Amino acid sequence: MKSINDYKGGPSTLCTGCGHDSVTQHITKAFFEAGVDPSTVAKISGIGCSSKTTAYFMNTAHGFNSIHGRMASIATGAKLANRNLLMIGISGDGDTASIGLSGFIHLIRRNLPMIYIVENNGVYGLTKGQFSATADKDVLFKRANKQNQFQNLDVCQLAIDTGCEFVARSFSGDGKQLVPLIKAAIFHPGTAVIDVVSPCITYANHDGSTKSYDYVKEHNVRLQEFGLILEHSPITADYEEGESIEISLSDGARIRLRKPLPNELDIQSRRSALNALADAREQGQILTGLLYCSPRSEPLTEILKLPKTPLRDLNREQLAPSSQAFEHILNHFR
Ligand SMILES: Cc1ncc(C[n+]2csc(CCOP(=O)(O)OP(=O)(O)O)c2C)c(N)n1
Ligand SMILES: [Mg+2]
Repeated sequence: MKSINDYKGGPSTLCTGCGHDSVTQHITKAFFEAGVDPSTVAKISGIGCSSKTTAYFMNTAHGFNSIHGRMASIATGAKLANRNLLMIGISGDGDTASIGLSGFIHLIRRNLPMIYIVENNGVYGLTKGQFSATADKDVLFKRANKQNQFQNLDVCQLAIDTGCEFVARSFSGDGKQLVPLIKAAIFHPGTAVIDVVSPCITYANHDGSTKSYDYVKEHNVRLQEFGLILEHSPITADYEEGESIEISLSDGARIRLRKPLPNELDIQSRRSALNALADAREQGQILTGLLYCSPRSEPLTEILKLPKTPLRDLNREQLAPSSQAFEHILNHFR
């Protein structure tokens, strides 16, 4: 029987109070509560303070801290080589929305089975606080007394538009919301994107920043309360019929949602999610919760009809066609 200590990693070297460290704690708790065996997990990241955090949880899992903006390619290769790995990627807003944008979009298009967490602080924290592509226009970089001149990208909007079938936003300071979201993402068969606003205490936690602790607390609109129900877990009395909806994930797991504001968002409609994001943006609000989830999702491993045995376990004869089979294939083109 494992304890939560089996899900911990090395000590953090990030600044005290960094939002990323809270996300690490929520990931640790979610994987423990979901009963995932850490030895089946692969933690992938790029470069950045956020990308360093894979070292701070599940130290018995596999891990690959890759290069800046290239997490998506490494993750795709690893999953295709060993489809039995449960992939979790931790990236930053720079790593994903600036240098890594093309990889992010193509990973989603292909529906790579993976939990993709963006620890979004609006800055390049590791290289001393330059604005990233998710920094809101006109926000202040206090140290240089400069405002951001450029429009920002919204990670969730991009993910929904690109066809992602599980898209959520949360806040590093809200474990009550983030832990069940991560647990639900574990059971989603395809790419599950969670954009987590994670304030950078050193470069983006001042008045005038839209990714500060105070701003998020004041402007956070939580979309719904929800929990994950595993196949055999009892249904709690918290949720009353008529007030809730259920969505099935793989392995018999279900997400149960209770909407405090009826009809505000239909999480099975992309259009509804995009409208809600646009409205929130106009009002300077940050919508958190599950934004979009499709009950059907065909992951890359199924699209490619990969054999159930991981490719890395097949021998040369099984992987390479015989000269006879090769000739047969060539004949199709003659
Ligand atoms: C190819 C390349 N370009 C630039 C850098 C320098 N660099 C390292 S981390 C980083 C930005 C990290 O920002 P983000 O992904 O938002 O992570 P954070 O540190 O904010 O968590 C940059 C520009 C690099 N390591 N490699
Ligand atoms: Mg960042």
